[in-house]
Amino acid sequence: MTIKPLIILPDPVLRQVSAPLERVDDAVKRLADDMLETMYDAPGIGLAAIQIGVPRRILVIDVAKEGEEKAPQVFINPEILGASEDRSTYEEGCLSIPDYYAEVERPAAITLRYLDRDGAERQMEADGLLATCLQHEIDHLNGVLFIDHISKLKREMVVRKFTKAAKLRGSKAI
Ligand code: GNR
Ligand code: NI
Repeated sequence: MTIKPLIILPDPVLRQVSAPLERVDDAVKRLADDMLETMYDAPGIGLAAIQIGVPRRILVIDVAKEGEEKAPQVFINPEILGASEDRSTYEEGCLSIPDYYAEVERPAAITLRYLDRDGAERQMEADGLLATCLQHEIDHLNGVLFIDHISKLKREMVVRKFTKAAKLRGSKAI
């Protein structure tokens, strides 16, 4: 298992649309394990493959609370089959936009179809933080970031700040 470097805003890689996985083989299982290790190291509660530069439709999540046992979950080729009318608002963050947080409103509950780490087809209903995190990660698979759900003014401020920081990093050649 390997901790991979995270892709950070405004890297255009984050805007790529990820492609479905054709089969769940050992290479996919290794990718899932690397993603989990990278997520736990960060630390974060979710990670999409594009955040480590792999444009494939796979994401990992662990929404277990501090002090609870680890509960890693792998979702391959996830599809949202339905979303509730009622919404919930969470303060979201993203490992690709470090130290920036904003409130985002999304459907409170979703129905999801996906393949698990063993390649078995599954269906589940999610609500609460898991539903929010799944929608945040599935957005990543489509090149969408949580800042796309906030005001244009706030988004432009964040993008400008991260663009300046990236230029500084580049000129210092680190
Ligand atoms: O670690 C993360 N926390 C989080 C909090 C609220 C809503 C979504 C998230 S996902 C984020 C990790 C991440 O960037 N996943 O793509
Ligand atoms: Ni994210």
